[in-house]
Amino acid sequence: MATISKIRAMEILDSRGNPTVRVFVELDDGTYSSASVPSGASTGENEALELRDGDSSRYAGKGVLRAVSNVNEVIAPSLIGLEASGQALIDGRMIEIDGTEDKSKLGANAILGVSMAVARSAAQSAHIPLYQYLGGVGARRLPVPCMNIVNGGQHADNSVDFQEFMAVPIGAPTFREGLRYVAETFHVLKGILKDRRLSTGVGDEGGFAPNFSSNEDAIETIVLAIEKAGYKPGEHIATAMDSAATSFVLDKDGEYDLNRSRAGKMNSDDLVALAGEWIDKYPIVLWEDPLAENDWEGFKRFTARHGKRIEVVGDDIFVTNTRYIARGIKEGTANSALIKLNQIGTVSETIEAVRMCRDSGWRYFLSHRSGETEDAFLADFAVAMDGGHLKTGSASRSERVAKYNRLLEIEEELGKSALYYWK
Ligand code: 2PG
Ligand code: MG
Repeated sequence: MATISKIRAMEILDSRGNPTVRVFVELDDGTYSSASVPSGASTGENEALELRDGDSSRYAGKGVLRAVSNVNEVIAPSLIGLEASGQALIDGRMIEIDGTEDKSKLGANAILGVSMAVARSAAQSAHIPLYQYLGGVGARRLPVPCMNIVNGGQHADNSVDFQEFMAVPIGAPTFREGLRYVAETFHVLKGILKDRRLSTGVGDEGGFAPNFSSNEDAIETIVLAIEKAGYKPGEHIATAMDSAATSFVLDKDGEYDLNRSRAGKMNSDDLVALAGEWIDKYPIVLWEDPLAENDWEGFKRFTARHGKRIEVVGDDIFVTNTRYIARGIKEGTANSALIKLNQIGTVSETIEAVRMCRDSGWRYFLSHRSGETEDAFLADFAVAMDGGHLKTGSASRSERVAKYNRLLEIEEELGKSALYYWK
């Protein structure tokens, strides 16, 4: 068994040009690999802390040199000599050294970088692909790519309140075909926007970000694009939403301000009712963060009303943390949790969150962040976790496409044993 001989971190840039952490892990058998940490924009208040320098003379205070030095000076010396395959032990040791609830001492960005790079080096050393190392020999199901083709909210400067509008190739026979279905839809959508003289510039996750006349105009136009691309909405390609409602909530009582689209103020019940109208009209299979992170009651009412028809995913409200997911399961707050490695900060705890969902019959939805790097760890992780669907942005911007390309590789490698299906 190979042991860790060297750990080193450096500051690199993410897809928004903000600093993030890359960690290199070397093993005593010569294995050497790296991993890079993503970063969100619409973050939940209970996420593990992303440590930033706060030194306004560098990157407007967003530098991560403290996190880098925590890897080099604090984490590295305490992990050297450990067996790289002891992922839970290694993650546990970092959690112990940090000692805080939210990983604010060392920084979740420092800890996660090491956690991911350790996993990757261990897989490499064992000569097995990362998805198989993390998921076992049963890991052969490719996720349905929920492609975010319209960006709004905090991921764009446009007139759309809801953050993400996804195309979901539920009726494709394989991942490769599913990816083609939605990439073609993305291109057709571009043509429609051009004809309407709307902007074809893209947002943070590579989806188009024009000034639609309303939020509903966005989904209507996507359904039109699906049809024009030659697919049947709801049969070949469905749609999914991430409202990211925390970003437009006004207060704890569940008042929301949809000011970007000039839709005015709404309360939780209005949003529950609006979703009902849309679910009746459009082929929606999944809705993430329809309400804000503190609106547990609103979430519960949303799930009671729509949870039998669609997957209701909690992101900011659960932050990949078993403490909040457990409460959600108990209270019937949702029926699925979004899973983001950097919300909780270690590979082991992320796997724990997935396990909790699975054990209770919940679904779980693997996700990138709006600030990403070319690291495609998520692709392998999604196959390993066997969740059946993931979101990793649009068919543009290489930090998004890198994950799709890695999934294509995995599918090819699995050959006839690869599985692909919705639900
Ligand atoms: C989300 C994510 C990813 P961010 O809200 O689900 O799409 O966005 O990384 O900005 O939190
Ligand atoms: Mg979200």
